[in-house]
Amino acid sequence: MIELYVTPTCPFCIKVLKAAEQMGLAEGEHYQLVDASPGSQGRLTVRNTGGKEMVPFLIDGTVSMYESDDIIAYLKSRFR
Ligand SMILES: N[C@@H](CCC(=O)N[C@@H](CS)C(=O)NCC(=O)O)C(=O)O
Repeated sequence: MIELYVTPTCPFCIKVLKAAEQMGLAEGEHYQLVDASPGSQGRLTVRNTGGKEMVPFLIDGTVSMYESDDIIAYLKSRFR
């Protein structure tokens, strides 16, 4: 399942989550949310996979990306 790494207060994360909601996507069904707050295991995964500590971050199998606009475009293409 798609993993979406976020922190609770990040406005770019909130933007992605709102877009996902508008697309009718549901956590647990279409994607899994992973907390990437500083010091968390999710944060380590983001850094180890993408090379930097920035959220939102998406992992879908071998695909991974930063950038909220890219993530929203990816979700749209994935669930069109
Ligand atoms: N252009 C990026 C900006 C993402 C961004 O600035 N995220 C902040 C949190 S809101 C971040 O991860 N900063 C680095 C950090 O928290 O260590 C996007 O649209 O996703």
